[in-house]
Amino acid sequence: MFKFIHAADIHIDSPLRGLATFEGAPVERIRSATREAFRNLVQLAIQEQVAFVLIAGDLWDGDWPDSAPGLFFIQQAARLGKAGIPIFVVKGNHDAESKVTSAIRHWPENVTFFGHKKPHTANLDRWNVAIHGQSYGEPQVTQDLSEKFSAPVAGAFNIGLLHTCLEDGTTTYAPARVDRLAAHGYEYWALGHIHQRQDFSRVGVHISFPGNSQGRSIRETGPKGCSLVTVEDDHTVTSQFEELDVVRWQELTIATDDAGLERDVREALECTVAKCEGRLLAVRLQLIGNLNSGQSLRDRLDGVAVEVGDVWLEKILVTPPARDSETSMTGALPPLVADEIQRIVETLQTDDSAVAEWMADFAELRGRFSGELGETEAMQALSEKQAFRDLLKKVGGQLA
Ligand SMILES: [Mn+2]
Repeated sequence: MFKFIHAADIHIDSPLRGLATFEGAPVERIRSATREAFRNLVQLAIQEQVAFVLIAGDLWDGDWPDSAPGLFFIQQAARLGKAGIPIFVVKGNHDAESKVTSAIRHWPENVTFFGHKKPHTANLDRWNVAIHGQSYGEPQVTQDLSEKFSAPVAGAFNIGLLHTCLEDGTTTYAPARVDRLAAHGYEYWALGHIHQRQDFSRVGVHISFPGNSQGRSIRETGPKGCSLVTVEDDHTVTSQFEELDVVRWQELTIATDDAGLERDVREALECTVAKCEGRLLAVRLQLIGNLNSGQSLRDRLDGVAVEVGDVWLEKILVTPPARDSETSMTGALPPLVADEIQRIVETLQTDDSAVAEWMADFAELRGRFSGELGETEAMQALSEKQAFRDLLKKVGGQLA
């Protein structure tokens, strides 16, 4: 039995959007978030005594302003080296050979960067593992690189390290197909590039994206980390998600009103912060209620956020409440919409063929959801012409 870490899209030194400018921001913590997540990865590898670490592309976010991102990696790789853990890296579109210019020529002995001209295979005799991979030479990759990966090494546990969109051939950018990967004969495909954690495993072959290690904007919400993979002697694979992120992005939807605003938001924030175990939380608030959006709302809620602590409100959006009861419908619809509904209601009162069309649609829906909808009054109204017209009259009356 052995364990390994499968990570991807570390994006070392990628900026976290907007966070650094917020009042009271722990600037250092935010600026170094992608590095901290990688430190956590190294810590996890040492703690779990993994056999090796895999990085499936985009270790770096882009070209380096100076050698600092490279030195940081050397420092962390050396920590792994002292623990006897090798690290295998393919470069992706963000850190393609052509993109990262560096004077650094020497890397710690435990580091393997796969070349970009053709696929290579690294054999780890101690674990009977063969790792196949190829880096990006240029950010623009239009072929399925995996097609040229070597045949599996017989008897070994074979891993393919691939930066790809996957997409089953529906994309011309960095494509690959699950079917082909599954048929290639490897036991594990360590994918990278898609920042959302995703699993495409088939019987006998594990195929997955671990997601990125640190969310960088509100489009990357929830826990972020890596896969800690256990391989049994019979090559049975189990994969477990491990959190590595130090700043977490989250969307919160809260139904509230002007009087309860601070209380409701505070409760939701406190609850979410408690689950974040000391991480900084970047929150987009979706408020549902009759509220005036604007600076005063922002000021009121920034006060709450600062008081709760460890929270930054990325954005506050306000949606008026849905009109879900008959009483709340009065007068609230825009005039054009109300007029249109009124017109339909009137047509259906007199036009037999129109009403028949509507009822046929309802009949189809009823058939599809029969078990769930039951025989409520409204359901019966939908199957009887006069009851249906009466119901519509009621709706029309509410709009008038
Ligand atoms: Mn990528």
